[in-house]
Amino acid sequence: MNSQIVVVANRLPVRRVGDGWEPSPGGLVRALVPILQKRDGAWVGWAGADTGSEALEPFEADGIGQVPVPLSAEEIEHFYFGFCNGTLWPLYHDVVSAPEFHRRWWRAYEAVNQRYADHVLETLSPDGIAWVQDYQLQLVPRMIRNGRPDTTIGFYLHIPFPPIELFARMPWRNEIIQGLLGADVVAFQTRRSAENFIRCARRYGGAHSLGRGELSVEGRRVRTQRAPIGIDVDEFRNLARSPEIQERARELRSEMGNPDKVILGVDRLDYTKGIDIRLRAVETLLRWSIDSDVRYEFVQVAVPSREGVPAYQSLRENIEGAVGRINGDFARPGWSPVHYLYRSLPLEELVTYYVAADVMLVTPLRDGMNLVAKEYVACRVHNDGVLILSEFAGAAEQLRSSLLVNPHDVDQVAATLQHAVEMDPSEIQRRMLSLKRTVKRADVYRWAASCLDPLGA
Ligand code: GDG
Repeated sequence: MNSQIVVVANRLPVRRVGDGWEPSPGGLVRALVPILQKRDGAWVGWAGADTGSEALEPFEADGIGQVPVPLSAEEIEHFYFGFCNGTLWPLYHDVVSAPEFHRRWWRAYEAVNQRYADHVLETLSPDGIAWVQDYQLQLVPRMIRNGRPDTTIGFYLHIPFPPIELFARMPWRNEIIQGLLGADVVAFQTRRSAENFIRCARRYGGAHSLGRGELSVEGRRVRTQRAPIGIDVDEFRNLARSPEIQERARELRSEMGNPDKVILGVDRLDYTKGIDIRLRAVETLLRWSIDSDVRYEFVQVAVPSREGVPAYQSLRENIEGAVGRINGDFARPGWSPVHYLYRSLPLEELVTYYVAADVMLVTPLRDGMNLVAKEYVACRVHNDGVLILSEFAGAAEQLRSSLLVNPHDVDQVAATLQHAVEMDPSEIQRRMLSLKRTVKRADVYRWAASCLDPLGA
């Protein structure tokens, strides 16, 4: 292949279905694929567990070149579950779970990153642009630069970049910073992440600050950028206003016994999302209102995730224990206050829950952005609904009209829930209109353009 623009990500944007391939869901894929289609582009990534370690040849699907990178079972264990999700993920999310540092995980990370970079070098035209995605591939920019020094390279981090006090613990901190500094533009969800990176690049990468977010390293300029990711607003809005989904949302409330207020949480089952603390806040609210007639229903959708990592297994046990305890303490005939779903829902059903909920409770302990918060806003076609949002989500830098909370402060979250369910309709509408403007203005198409324009794409 001789592509002008190559996106490199952990996964390909298509998944195996029977003998064929179908596009993976999600706004990111939908925003990038048309750009790649127009520009003779390609995507380099792992084809997923369904294809095993089978070495697949590049193929075309969804109108773009697909370049599969093979991973062995041992690499999935050491690179993906190990270094990516047992070391980087907790370290970059404020150490909310303890990161593990193992040489064999690091060696797998290096080897796999080199393989992705080699596939890019084979795919990209000499004057092409490589755009590398996320924490799984932080060494790839440097590896591409070593193979072809003049390439234009961008990097985007979807998760937070940690403060230097935490990043300093990483035994391979110099190598990671060197890896990222191989790019021309390193972009982040938030200003804070960009600032954290600049400090680490100066300390561990020998970079000098030129001001305005620019660094000088080995005689090259590296730009840092804040580029908050968004969603495909029209997709969610159109689904939410369809008569079928509006009707189904009414039915759902009636199936729950027509509670006075429906409070919703939607997350991958991940310890960064603060689901356990959120349940304690709901429990506190229920205790406060034990003598009132108001009936709350708290719905938690927990999508199974990384079930091979021990920290995720014990999290699931804790959460399910808490759900059982709360329902045991507060349920009455015909009413269980917590409605818990451990599965991934079809998109239409997810939107139905967004439409049915009076309050959306998003309380991560740390989150790169949090798209769920933006999706809820896009689905509020009648300009009602209250968003409660953790100040530790990247989205909090943008969604200032939400009710911002410290998720570690259970009483504050419970009090904010109480305030949300009692809020005056005119204030609800004023806040929601302002949130919708923000989410609409910074949608995923705008994000893609803001990242690709500086690369000259
Ligand atoms: C990482 C960063 C950053 C959830 N449940 C169902 C379902 N979902 C979809 C949501 C949303 C996505 O999953 C989750 O995105 P988030 O942004 O909330 O969180 P992460 O998965 O941790 O994503 C994050 C993001 O990357 C993008 O840069 O915002 O900070 O951690 O789109 O809709 N989708 C369906 N059924 C479900 O049950 N269909």
